[in-house]
Amino acid sequence: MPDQQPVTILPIPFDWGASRRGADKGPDAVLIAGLADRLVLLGRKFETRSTSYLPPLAADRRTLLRMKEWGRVHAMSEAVAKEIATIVTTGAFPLALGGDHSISIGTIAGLTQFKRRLGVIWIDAHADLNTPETSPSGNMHGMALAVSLGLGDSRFTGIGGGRSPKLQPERVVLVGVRELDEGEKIIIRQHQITCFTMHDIDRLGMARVMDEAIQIAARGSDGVHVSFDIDSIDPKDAPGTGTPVRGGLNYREAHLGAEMLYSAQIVTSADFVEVNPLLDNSHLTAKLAVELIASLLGERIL
Ligand code: Z70
Ligand code: MN
Ligand code: MN
Ligand code: MN
Repeated sequence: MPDQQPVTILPIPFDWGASRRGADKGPDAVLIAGLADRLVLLGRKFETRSTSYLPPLAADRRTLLRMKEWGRVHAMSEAVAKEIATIVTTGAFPLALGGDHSISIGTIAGLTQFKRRLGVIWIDAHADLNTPETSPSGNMHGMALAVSLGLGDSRFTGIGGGRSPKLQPERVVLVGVRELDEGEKIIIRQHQITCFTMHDIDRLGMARVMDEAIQIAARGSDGVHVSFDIDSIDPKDAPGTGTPVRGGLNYREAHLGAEMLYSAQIVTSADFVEVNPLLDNSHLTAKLAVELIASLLGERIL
């Protein structure tokens, strides 16, 4: 993104895609941790949208096998897709603050109304590649990337207007993965999705992994979306998240990733998700999210 491009922050206070409550407080936590001041210091023009684009999300008793709270996830996703599409038409850089990772069903559906060849770098301890059939939990945040690849229930794969799949697997890259369900492993192999696990990062180093991730996501693309799940980072540095998994990215690896994404000048939008301040009295996790967003938008040590 060019330094002059304004940023539009879209808060998405939604946590019904996860089993633990509290990720809906993520946007407030990140804003209170100083995101606006940090962007001012960077000299970046920005605005923060209100949350009035979200419809009332009443409890929906209709049940569908293995898609928990699907009515709420569906209503949120349609509203987010519409709002993101509006932001894109203003020429601003959409920065979505989750919320659990199911919000990316909506962000990607909105972005791909304009970008037919969007690359995605999905930084996460998980792959979020479950379908209702493979999901052991039924939690829809574990299905967000699958939905965007056209896998799963048609009510979700068709969000934001008919076209599905929204993404092509050859431009999707996972980084930081260390916990996969059996069905997700099969989907990764079947669709030949590039997956840099923590094992790869240990062996190759974060710099080489990010160089390759950037190349693969950007090749032939008309934009690259970064979907950053804060649980990609080690729980020592990011304790405030619903499903912490040991052995994650350390503080510097996460920053290096964000800094390299800025330097590559390929990123056209981003999500920061799964910050749950109810699980982090120190607010370390929200502060870390602010620092990573600043790095992604060009902040440098020197
Ligand atoms: C598991 C599932 C998940 C995030 C947990 C976990 C998915 N694979 N995603 N936390 N962000 O339930 O599908
Ligand atoms: Mn809640
Ligand atoms: Mn995730
Ligand atoms: Mn995750």
